[in-house]
Amino acid sequence: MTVREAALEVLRRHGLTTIFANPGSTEVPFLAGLPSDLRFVLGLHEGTVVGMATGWAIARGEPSLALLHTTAGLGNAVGALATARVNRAPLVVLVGQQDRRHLAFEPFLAGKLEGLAGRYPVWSDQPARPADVPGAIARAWHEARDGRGPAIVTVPMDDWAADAAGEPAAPRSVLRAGGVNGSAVDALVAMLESADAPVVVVGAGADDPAAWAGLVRLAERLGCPVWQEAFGARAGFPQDHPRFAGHLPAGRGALRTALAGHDLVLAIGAPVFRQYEYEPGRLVDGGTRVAVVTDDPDEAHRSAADLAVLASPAAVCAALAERVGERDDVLSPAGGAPAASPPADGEPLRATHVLAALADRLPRDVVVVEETPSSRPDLHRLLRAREPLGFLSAAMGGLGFALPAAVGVRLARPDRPVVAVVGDGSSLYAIQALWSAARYRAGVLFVILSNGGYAIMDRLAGGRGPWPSFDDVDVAGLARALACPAVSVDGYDDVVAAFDEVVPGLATREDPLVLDVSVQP
Ligand SMILES: Cc1ncc(C[n+]2csc(CCOP(=O)(O)OP(=O)(O)O)c2C)c(N)n1
Ligand SMILES: [Mg+2]
Repeated sequence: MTVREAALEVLRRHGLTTIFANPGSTEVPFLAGLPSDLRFVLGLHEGTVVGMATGWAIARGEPSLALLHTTAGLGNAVGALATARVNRAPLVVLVGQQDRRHLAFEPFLAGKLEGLAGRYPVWSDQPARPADVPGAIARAWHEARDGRGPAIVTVPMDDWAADAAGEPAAPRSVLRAGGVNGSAVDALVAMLESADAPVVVVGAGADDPAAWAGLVRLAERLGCPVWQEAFGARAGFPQDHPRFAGHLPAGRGALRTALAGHDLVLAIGAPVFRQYEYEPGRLVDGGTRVAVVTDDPDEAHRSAADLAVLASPAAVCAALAERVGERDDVLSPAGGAPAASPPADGEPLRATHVLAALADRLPRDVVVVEETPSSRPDLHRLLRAREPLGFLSAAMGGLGFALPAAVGVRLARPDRPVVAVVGDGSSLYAIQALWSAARYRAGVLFVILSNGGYAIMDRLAGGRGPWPSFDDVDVAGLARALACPAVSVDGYDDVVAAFDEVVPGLATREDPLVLDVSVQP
């Protein structure tokens, strides 16, 4: 058996039968004559390849497979790999390399690949012998899954034809113990019972159906507000639930104010605390104790907490909901979503009007992929996640995620309607993803909020930044040039008409659609 045949068996065994790729000559020995049970998905840039693989992995909760071309391919993908790591998306990444037999001569396309992706991969390897490649791919699958990030295997192009003799250095399967240790639950129960006014903070690490169910039961028993972490990548609690208090502020002063009056903060699937702009002062008031529950060791280890419990948030919430006594409401949370309003007479169309019109029409199970920097707070206020996987964003803030990730999500979960809400500037970092969306029939609705520039940057610089606006860029035209259907929309009535036409069919839509909406910053 060749290394290639053995590797294909590993891919099949682990469900890695969709290959997101941008190939080059060093990958041809692997790809030429690919068996028909493996599906090849071309991205026209490696940021798009990895972004699609990331959306796919998040939507399925299983590792996905990306194939990249030596230094140029891996280099182009580094930002997207970093996003995958911070988004905790498990990825197996195969990187092609020149032929081992003359690597020492540094031939054309020889890659100095080691360390190129920095500290972002959870694991990386160039197998010592060709025969170790299948085992390395199997190990990468386990490393990606348990480490929740990209695991990289570099494969010299002559390895695929080599003999695969010997056993792989990886188990066929790894079973992870579920459940939660009793003493950890005891410690949390003791903290909760000695608190007068607890509050729950949820984060991206609590975005799964079991965690949501446990958190709802827990919040109802505690009668306390539930806040979503600031700048989180995913929603950790149903945002239409009466206990939902909103998104925490990203600076220390407002954070202290939001949490004032609580003597215990219980953070579930969130670090303590996710911040954006630096502000001096404490994170919480002096007497407030803090506990964090997460299955991410990094998140636990960098949290300013009195107690960190490393365990599945879902298992801990279920156990806590059984154990804690029922309380009366401690504090009332912030209340429901504000009603939508069209622009007043003569008022220009703004992002809020578009988002409100969308909010009125989107189905409960929609996946909203966000990348709209200047209107993100409005999006949070208006488009509330009502089902797990209802909200997705780039955890680290690197632009170029939303377009390809939305494609990956839709390909992985054709049962879920997918809407990407994207700034015009953001759309240009991975615009090629629109071609893949059209080619592979990912029926995503892309709502581009075209304000002609980097509005958030203009705001931060007090309007004095040296960057020009780019209202001469035609995003809908670019989309059409990439074979993706696109319409330019001006004015509130046209926006509403477009949503009324498109949104009801989102669940079954196969063609993507770009709505390029002109808005005032
Ligand atoms: C890859 C990358 N490059 C640059 C930035 C810095 N950045 C953050 S927001 C932003 C502007 C985004 O513009 P747009 O998508 O049009 O949103 P708007 O601010 O206009 O709402 C830029 C350039 C980034 N986050 N990621
Ligand atoms: Mg813009």
